[in-house]
Amino acid sequence: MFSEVFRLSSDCIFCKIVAGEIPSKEVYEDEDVLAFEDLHPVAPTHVLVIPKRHIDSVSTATDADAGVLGKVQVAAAKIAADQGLKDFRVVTNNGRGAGQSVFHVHYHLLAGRRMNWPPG
Ligand code: DGP
Repeated sequence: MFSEVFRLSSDCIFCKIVAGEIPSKEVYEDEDVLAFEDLHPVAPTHVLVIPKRHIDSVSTATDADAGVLGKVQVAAAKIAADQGLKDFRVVTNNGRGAGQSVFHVHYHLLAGRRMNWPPG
């Protein structure tokens, strides 16, 4: 269902997860946002929170994306609250040099271990 509804991209892994074509362990869903467990967790809690509609990355977001990106961050906070997490990190990688490997914007919700700063 790569429809106009969410402006999904047919060659995007995360759009395929939104479309239900690739399975994921979902932890949260609403009209605009989906969250699921990361396939390669780097912390005891590692959830990816994404807008359902395709946006490549933070740097390609426009004013029209501001609302949905805000919803993604509020959803991350809801998930953390639901899981009883007080301390957590929400981070997004922008561009290959910063560690972005999937070009559908996503926020990593990380918790359950000590978070170092600055991140590596
Ligand atoms: P980043 O490197 O910041 O673009 O993060 C991409 C994350 O996506 C990485 O931690 C691994 C995860 N990932 C990649 N493919 C899949 C997948 O098919 N399913 C799930 N659940 N996670 C994936």
